[in-house]
Amino acid sequence: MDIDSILKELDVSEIKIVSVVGAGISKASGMPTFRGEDGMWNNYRATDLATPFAFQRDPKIVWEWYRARMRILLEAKPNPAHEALTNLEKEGLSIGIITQNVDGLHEIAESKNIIEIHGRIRYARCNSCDYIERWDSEEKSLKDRELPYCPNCKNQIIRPDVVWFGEQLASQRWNKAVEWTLNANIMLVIGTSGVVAPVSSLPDFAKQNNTKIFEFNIEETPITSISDHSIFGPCEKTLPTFTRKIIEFSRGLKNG
Ligand code: BJW
Repeated sequence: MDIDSILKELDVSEIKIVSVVGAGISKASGMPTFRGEDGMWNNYRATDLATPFAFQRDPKIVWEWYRARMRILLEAKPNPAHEALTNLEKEGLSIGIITQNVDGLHEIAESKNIIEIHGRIRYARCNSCDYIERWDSEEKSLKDRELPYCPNCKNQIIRPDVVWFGEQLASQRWNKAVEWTLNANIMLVIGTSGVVAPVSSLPDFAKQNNTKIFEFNIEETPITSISDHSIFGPCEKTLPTFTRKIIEFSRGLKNG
């Protein structure tokens, strides 16, 4: 079915979209994904890098991995998929973006309502005091050999401000993500493998709430079976077409 026919079938008087986003959206910006072809977990074990235990055991290795990613990020720019979500928001159709990505590219694309549910790679914080700093500059991210001790309490090595496996998501962010999900009538699930909890449960909540789910991915995922429509292909191509059409459709609704 083409997008125009899908939209004609939508029985809504107002469009309220929530987007759940994963690493696939930033692939065209040069950021590697975690799983799948070329995924980082093909070369590294998640348990060696993205857990509090891994950081306690070998902070140097963990920091090296984050520095390598930061070097890529410093060159990265938002792509047409990020921009498509910003256009939805400018048109008043978006409740917000719930992103699992830590790269900050939605903000650079000038989206405003964003929940960075797995944190922000561009910041580092101390686990024992409230110190937090940005480290996304050439000067800070290229200092390879030094482990960054907290300049405030000096007790601890500061860590990237991200959520690792086995850590709780910030409850405020999670509660807001659930609220946005329950207030939406359309959910876009974009470039995520849909395997990491608890974000993987948001499409289930949407389904139980009779929200229409549109998935954008290059391959099937566990979300595919509960999606109303899966649009397969690179989202930097498929999402701008979809958002253009839904913006036209919504203007039609408003003009009766
Ligand atoms: C395209 C495309 C294109 C490509 N266009 N598409 C056993 C022990 C301990 C914990 C657990 C356990 N069992 C379950 C858990 C809970 C755990 C979990 O879910 N684990 C599963 C993996 C099994 N979750 C947690 O621990 C979470 N906390 C929690 O649940 O607290 C309560 C609790 C604690 C302890 C025990 C039990 C409960 C925290 C999760 C934190 C995840 N952190 C990471 C790292 C963030 C920091 C960093 O970036 O360094 O977040 S892991 C990584 O996965 C990252 C991502 O945000 C997340 C999701 O990945 P995402 O975005 O879906 O990317 P990919 O790579 O998986 O998929 C990319 C997709 O794009 C693919 O589908 C491609 O096809 C597609 N694609 N190009 C469109 N151009």
